[in-house]
Amino acid sequence: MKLLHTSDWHLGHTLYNYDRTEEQTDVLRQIVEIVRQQKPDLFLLSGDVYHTAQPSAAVQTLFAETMVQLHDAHPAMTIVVTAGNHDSGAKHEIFKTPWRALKVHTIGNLEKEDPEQHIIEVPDVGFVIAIPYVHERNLPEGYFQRALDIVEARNTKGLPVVMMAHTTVQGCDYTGHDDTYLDAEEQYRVGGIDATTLEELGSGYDYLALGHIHHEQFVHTGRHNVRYSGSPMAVSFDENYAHSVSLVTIGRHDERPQVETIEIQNIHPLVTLPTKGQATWEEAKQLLQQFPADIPAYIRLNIEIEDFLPLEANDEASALTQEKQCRFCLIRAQRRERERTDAPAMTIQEFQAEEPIHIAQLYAEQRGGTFDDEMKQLFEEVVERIKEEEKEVTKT
Ligand SMILES: [Mn+2]
Repeated sequence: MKLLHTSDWHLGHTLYNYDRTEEQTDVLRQIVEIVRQQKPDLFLLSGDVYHTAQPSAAVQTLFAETMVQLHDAHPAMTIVVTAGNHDSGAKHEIFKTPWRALKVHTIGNLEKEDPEQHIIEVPDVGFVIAIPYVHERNLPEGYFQRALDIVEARNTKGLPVVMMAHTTVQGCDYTGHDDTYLDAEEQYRVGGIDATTLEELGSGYDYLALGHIHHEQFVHTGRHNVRYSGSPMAVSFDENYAHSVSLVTIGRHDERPQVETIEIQNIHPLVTLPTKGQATWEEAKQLLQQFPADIPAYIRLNIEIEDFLPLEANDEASALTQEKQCRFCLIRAQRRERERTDAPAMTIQEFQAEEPIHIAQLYAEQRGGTFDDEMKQLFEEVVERIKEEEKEVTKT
């Protein structure tokens, strides 16, 4: 069995309001070309087809045309597309029946009572268990294993078994996901979805084709058969690593898969300046000035500031790129860490007894900011206005 594994296309994603259709179309063109050359038996897209549950008509057309191109590139190939947490599971299945004419299987919702519905048997090639993203409260216990057991019983010829899922597997590498946080149980969550353990995903598959995490990687099992293909292009500036699709070959059931990555190029690279560390605002402006005029990159600036960024910084940065092909996106500013004066801690009672202006002064001192007469006056004006508004509220 030879399969191409990809996920997290995020079609329709815009980067700081810049439309990405051109680069997304080019990425899909590269993937179709890979299929034409490699002729895999299976094409697996493990969720997050679209960036939003309400993709535009143009974006849906891009997806539909790509499916047809993939089919034409290798008509014998079976295509399986599951929905991710960004997709609408119900919409994903609207054209389920007509798509079958092109050997495209679209799976958006979990059939809780009937795992059989998620099993796709490709005669003489193998089995695919295609599970879309599902919230843990809707996932019956032991569901993956039930599906795997059904396949095990049917797989009398010992053909390869592949499973698809869209989830965070505990212990994976979240690099590039700025939406990662530790929840109350100290478990990492990415994009607000729960982390699954490998055990919950059952056993008996030869390859687990995962989606959701954008950084390509094997999840450690010692067998090199649990894998995130990663997204074929960066969705955020922090995904500053190579993007690819995975080509997987499996001899027969219970054999270890061979995996090869094929890199995908982005015609509009996401560039952070400086490439390492931070620059001052003056240095950053110079870097922008020096940036080649003919590279259609997206630019993020990493700046270290003393107090505040000049108000006009964004306009200035935009102006500096006006004559160039690159697009300025944002400034990420970080205040320089100063030696902190170790102010004694205040009790709540002391804090409540303080005048607001004194608290603000203390705060400015500790952060190394300035709190001059002009700031004092502005602050007092704000406090006055809030007091007046509070009076208004109690009146009505
Ligand atoms: Mn995703």
